Amino acid sequence: MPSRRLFLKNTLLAGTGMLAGIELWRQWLPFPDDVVGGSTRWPAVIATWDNRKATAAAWQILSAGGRALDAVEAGARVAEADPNDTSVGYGGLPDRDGNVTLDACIMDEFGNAGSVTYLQHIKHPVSVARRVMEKTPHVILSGDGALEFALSEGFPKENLLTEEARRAWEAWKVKSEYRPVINSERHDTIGIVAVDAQRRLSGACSTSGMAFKMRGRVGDSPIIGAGMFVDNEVGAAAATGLGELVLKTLGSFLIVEEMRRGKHPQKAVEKAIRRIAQKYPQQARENQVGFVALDRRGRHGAFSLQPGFNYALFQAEQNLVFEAASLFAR
Ligand code: SD4
Repeated sequence: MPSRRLFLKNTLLAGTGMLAGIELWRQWLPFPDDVVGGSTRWPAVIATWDNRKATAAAWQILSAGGRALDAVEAGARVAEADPNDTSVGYGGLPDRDGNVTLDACIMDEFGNAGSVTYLQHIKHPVSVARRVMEKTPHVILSGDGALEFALSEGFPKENLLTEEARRAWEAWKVKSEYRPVINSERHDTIGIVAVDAQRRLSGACSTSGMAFKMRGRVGDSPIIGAGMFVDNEVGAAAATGLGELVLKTLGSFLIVEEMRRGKHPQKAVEKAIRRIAQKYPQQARENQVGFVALDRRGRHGAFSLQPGFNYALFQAEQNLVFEAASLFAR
């Protein structure tokens, strides 16, 4: 009997050892399907919407062997500085009282995270979020406190309300109807996640939030696990669209957890979109949410509620924009 027990125990141990071996191999070696035309799938960077300028800035860092964290920050800064992007940073549409208030977050390969919410007058909230992560004992700084911290870190105080955004606000005030616009200009909140040559994952998200929101409103974008999430063992995800729906379903966290269970990033993002539709059918029909995801093997996924969501992917020396599939047809 003892020998039978020993045999069983040894078999079990051998099995577990083999599985552990496979796991190790899975984590550190490229799979055959990770090889695209002779080059591996990493480094890679994916961003919500046609943010090819952002992915190009990220790629400069990634292709030089740089860190994914630096790449996603550089990418987000491109969208933040662009006055034509009316949903991010400078040029972002204000709240209903005319204030441009910004939300952003960042997360690195160690699981460190930083975030700012309701930040005014600072053009690069993603960089302030990074300082929160690296220089404070906290994860989130908000409003005046975030501004104070940014100024103490040497960020310049600027007027972020462009003439164009001010005119759009004046026009909105005529009716003062709050109606989130689906795919507004197809150039929106930036969620950007990357895996670098050393297979370190990082992500960032930056937005001016929903145009003409209530004063004080904070969306999903600066909330770790909602607007963006990274787990270096698994993958990373980011969101765009009506933040309230992403907040209530913790979309980015859900996607990473689905990938942890072995799902392909595409299947994982589809699950998060379906979850929204299942829990909030009416709101899901009338609004847009889109997700992008990347796993540590450099495989990606993108999916949205409504058609019209696109994304930029820089991988294997190519910077391309793709149309994401969607749950509903319009
Ligand atoms: C928010 N998710 O504040 C952001 C807005 C956005 O495309 O993504 N717009 O809810």
